[in-house]
Amino acid sequence: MTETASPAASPAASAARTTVPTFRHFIAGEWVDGVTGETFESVNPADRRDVIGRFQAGTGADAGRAVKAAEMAFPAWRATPAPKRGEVMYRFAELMARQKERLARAMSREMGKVLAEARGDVQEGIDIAYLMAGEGRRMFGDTVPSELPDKWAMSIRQPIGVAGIITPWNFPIAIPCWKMMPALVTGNTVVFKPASDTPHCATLLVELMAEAGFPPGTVNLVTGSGAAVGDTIVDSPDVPVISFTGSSATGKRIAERAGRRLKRVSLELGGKNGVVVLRDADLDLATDGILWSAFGTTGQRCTACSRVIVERPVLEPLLARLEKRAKALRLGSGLEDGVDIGPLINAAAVEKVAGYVEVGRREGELVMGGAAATDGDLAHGNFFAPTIFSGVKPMDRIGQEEIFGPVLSVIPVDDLDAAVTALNQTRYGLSASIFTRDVNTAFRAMRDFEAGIVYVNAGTTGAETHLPFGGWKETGNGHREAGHVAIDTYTEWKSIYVDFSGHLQRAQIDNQPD
Ligand code: UN1
Repeated sequence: MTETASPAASPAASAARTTVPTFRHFIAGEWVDGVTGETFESVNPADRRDVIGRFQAGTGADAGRAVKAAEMAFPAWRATPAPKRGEVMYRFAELMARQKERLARAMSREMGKVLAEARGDVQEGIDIAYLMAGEGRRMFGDTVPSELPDKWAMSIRQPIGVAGIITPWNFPIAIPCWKMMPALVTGNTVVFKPASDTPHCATLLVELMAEAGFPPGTVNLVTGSGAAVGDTIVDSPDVPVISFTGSSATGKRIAERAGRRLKRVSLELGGKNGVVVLRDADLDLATDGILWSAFGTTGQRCTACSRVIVERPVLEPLLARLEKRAKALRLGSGLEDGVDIGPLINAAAVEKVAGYVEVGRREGELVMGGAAATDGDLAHGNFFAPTIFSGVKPMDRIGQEEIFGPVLSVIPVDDLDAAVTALNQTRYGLSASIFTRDVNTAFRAMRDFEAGIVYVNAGTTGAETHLPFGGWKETGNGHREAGHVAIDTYTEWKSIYVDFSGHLQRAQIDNQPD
């Protein structure tokens, strides 16, 4: 299927195949124009001359239509047996698996990550779809003995209603799937607002969901800005649950607004993930892990490593290895063979990273990188050289603030205690790792690191979809995505007591001697 033959593309664009296609919202099972007809462009971050498509600049009215459609679809979807909902999800997972390469290429073009990583992103979507499809036959509650005779006690999960799904651009297939699959399998319907940098990936995903057979109105896509579309969803009295991944600043704002209506809100926010390297570590392995988690996805993962906390005796040999290997990394379009690092998402990201490099120059020592990469064709994209600072102190700004780019701060410490303290000296707590050969030390880190995900002898990225994903402290608000616990966000508990004794039995009273 060519992109212009996409069902989401408006017919005019399909007819004129040479023009940039225009894509539409998906509301109540139909691809529709926005109320205003205004559009915005999505461009390739590796080559800004390459315009991928025009997308509806959605308004509050569009979001309102989508919420209405999701509300209308809710009773029938809620009444559909959960295993049947799971069957639709299995079909969707199969379609994604068949279209993996096409989705991955579209992702590299729109978001910039290298093709191997884009395939991994799609695979994470497939994995969660299969996991959650199976949840249609589980959704475990408890059945427990009652404290009274001839009485039954059990708890069941029920869907909440319309789920507002607001997603980032860095995992444009995986993260929407992490959120939409548990929402849908448990019987909720969805209004999906993707990041404005990756609306094409979202559109392709929703096309496959429609093809898989999610009934009209169960999944609705509205593209557009956070201010117009996102806020309408967050403020709507008819959207009782919101799931958001993005910056801590936006997450706090969403939580405040949604809090006014006591909504369920699941937040997946910033990180300042650290790798601890102890003097007994395998330094080559540590170098591999650090490079992959610091510079993979151009540092644009919530789980990216942006701090290396290293015991002084191995500081120099580790730094030498990191520098040598980072200098060999090749920048370019993620679609090209042999490229290690793609672009940053947009020009604003380049500016933000450059700003932090200026801060870093005052706080630490610049070991390498430190500037936008503009040689040859790179000038058309948003490239930034892998950057390493050494001599950073734990409380320096570059050691504390989320940069979301290829900037690594190396923080020397004297011993394990200082390493654990430095690792935890952050307001975030998503992922953390330790390189050591000592099993006692490893267990101490597993116990004492304040993070939702801990790795031993691996970098900070690479979470699998069947364990809970999420962070402590300001990384989130206590909810988890992925794993079977992901359905907690999208379900209400109902405890049910059935008394078949034929007479009134009073709990806590009739079962005790006077
Ligand atoms: C994210 O960056 O928001 O563990 C998600 C990882 C990936 C998911 C990252 N599996 O790095």
